[in-house]
Amino acid sequence: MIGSARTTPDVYPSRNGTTTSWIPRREPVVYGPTGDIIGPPLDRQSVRSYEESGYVVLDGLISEQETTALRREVESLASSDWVRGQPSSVTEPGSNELRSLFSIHTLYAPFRELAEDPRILDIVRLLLNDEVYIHQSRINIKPAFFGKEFFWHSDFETWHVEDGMPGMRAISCCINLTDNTRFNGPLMLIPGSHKHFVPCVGETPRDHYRASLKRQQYGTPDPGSLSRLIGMGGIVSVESGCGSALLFDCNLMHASSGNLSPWPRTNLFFVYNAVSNQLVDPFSGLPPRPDFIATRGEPASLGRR
Ligand code: 6CS
Ligand code: FE
Repeated sequence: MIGSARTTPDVYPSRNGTTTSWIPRREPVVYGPTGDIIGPPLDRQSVRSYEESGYVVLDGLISEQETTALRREVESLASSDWVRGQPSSVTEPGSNELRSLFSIHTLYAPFRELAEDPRILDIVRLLLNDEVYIHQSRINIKPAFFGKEFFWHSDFETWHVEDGMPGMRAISCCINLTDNTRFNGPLMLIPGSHKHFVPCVGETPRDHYRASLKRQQYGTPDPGSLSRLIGMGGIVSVESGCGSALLFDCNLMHASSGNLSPWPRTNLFFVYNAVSNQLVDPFSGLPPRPDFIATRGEPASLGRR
């Protein structure tokens, strides 16, 4: 049963005017018993590093054969007028270049199968210590020369305010379907930023996603908070090869610059939410976002326990 925002207290208020005073994180980062060594590719040191920094890179998690097949499917989907015409397809601001394809795990079986692959699922389940379901999946294509930036943001801030995600018990898995180099707009992270909830000023416009998925202007932190976070944790640019995966906490502050190179930066994202953290009514008080952005209703746990 989906709770209502009225019965679920909003412990992370944001976009309520002008306050930007940080709220300490209430939830653990790693819910599972950290003593457990998962075994390759995650060991005790990696789990501890994830807890401290908010992310872990798993080099070469997916084979070249797998990424080649998935990339071909992305190219085929991106060239389909039907797919491009779907509301779940988002173009770049100011051009008709495809920026993102949402709900990708429902469009093509191999993406769904990968989302349930034990190489990812076993790690996510241990870190969250719960059954999980896909809150959101997407391909961010960031096309050559024209792929625009994603400004600094916490995904959790948006998922809390606009989707009604109660607490910080979700993990994003970003899988590189192309190399992510210094030239094509790799993800940039602020290590340790996941420990602080940074309220954003302003409001949430109705149907905000129509603009925010192209260029986010609400739900972005103030420069003072960003400077403080970066002063504490620095900036890490995740330059990693095709087939590598980045697991990052839902509240980790991240961004990426535009792509001015001739090489696309195509990344596949699966967002795993704990079934115990299923969505309630959006804390914005606005109607929920469409299902292709945020899975609502009784979560169907992935894979087998
Ligand atoms: O609104 C969202 O859910 C999306 N926005 C960003 C900038 N990152 C997460 C997610 O894809
Ligand atoms: Fe994001």
